[in-house]
Amino acid sequence: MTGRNVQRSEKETLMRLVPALALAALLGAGPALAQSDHSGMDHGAMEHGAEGVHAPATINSIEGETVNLTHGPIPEIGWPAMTMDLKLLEGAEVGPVSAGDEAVMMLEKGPDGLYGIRALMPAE
Ligand SMILES: [Cu+2]
Repeated sequence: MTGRNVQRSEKETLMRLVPALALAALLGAGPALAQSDHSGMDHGAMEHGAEGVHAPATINSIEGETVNLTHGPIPEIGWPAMTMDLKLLEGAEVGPVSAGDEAVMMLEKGPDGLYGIRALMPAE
């Protein structure tokens, strides 16, 4: 008896969820398209080299697209020295670097307007 009630309520929840998910997918499609337009524009800006900022950093960890690193002051963009997470931008160029390495990073604003890593190379 109890088992049946649970099953029925799960089915009802699912039926309510399906239209909500479909709507979410529809709503999500607009911003996703707009975002890919922006990344195309950013790519154009990158090729002209206008926005890249280079800075040395010590890599603490790399997990997926997230790099935790410690950098000194970066006056070009008004950043003080800090330890922080930075995202690898789509198509980022990453050299042979791993946790504990000294590196040089090139930062650029991503589609979200936040700085991310365009390139990460071992320090020379
Ligand atoms: Cu920082």
